[in-house]
Amino acid sequence: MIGGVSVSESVELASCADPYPSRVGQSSAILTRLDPVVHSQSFEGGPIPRHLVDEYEERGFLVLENMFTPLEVRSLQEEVALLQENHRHADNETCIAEPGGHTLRSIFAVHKSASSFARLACDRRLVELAQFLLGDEVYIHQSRLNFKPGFRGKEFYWHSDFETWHVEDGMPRMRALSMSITLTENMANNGPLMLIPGSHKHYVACSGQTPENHFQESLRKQEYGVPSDELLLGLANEGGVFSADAQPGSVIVFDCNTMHGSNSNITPYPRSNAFIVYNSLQNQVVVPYCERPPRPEFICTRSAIEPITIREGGISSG
Ligand code: 6CS
Ligand code: FE
Repeated sequence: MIGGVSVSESVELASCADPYPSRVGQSSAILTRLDPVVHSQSFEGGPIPRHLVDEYEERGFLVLENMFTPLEVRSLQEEVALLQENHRHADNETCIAEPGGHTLRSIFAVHKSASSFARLACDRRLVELAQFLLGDEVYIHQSRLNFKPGFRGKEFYWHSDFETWHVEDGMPRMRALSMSITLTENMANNGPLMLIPGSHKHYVACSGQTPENHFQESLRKQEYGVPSDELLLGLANEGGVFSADAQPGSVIVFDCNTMHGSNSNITPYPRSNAFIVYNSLQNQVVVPYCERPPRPEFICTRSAIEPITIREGGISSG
């Protein structure tokens, strides 16, 4: 039972053609996860020790500290400053503003527009881990920078990324993960990523239906594709709420179906993180499961999907 709803009650829903139906007019419900969390069969010679693999499988995420050096973080931060400057006046579709304002909230597809983020996305430290956990060659489904400036940075409400990627992008199965690279200190009080341990084991089907051009609203403030209060309470009662406090240069790796979100930031200290989403080459997106046209390429890679080739040389080199 999660939040008073039994898992078996909802199995019926999952037996139709779409294994993960959501926003199809039903009320919020818990369905069974049908996919593994760790897709590799063998743990020999993996990029992380076995106990961390087990932790990822059990909790749905890992916090890896000191993955990037202060020098590497500095070159990423410099590129962030350039991007912010270049995008300030530009009418660029990859820039997402905060709700009700013009403050920059996110910049999407940074692995295409900024050379150090292109190098970051192909870095061995990230790619080998993604390939290992997903048990396949990988490609970039999405990349973005999320800014949460001091004083007025806004929250990201609770959601499972997979729910959105499945419904709106047509990602068939749970064989993707995010890596959040911390570019500033993420402290308990400046709106760090919060995750619900164990939540990735349940698929929360959401109520409502996907509005037209939903991304124009959802990337600023998500209102569809969010679980009911009751189910969130059930998940949190079961797993707790973990706040991923970390120094710059850390990586938070989380399964595509881990329930997560973050609070607003009223401290004077900005919080910014880069996100790179890796998807298995065998899990390429198909037609979206909602009856809406696909979202734009800068949010979801659909054309010319190529497996990533690891690039040596670190982040800073040109
Ligand atoms: O719609 C999306 O794809 C995204 N939205 C959120 C809130 N998280 C993941 C992803 O960037
Ligand atoms: Fe998310």
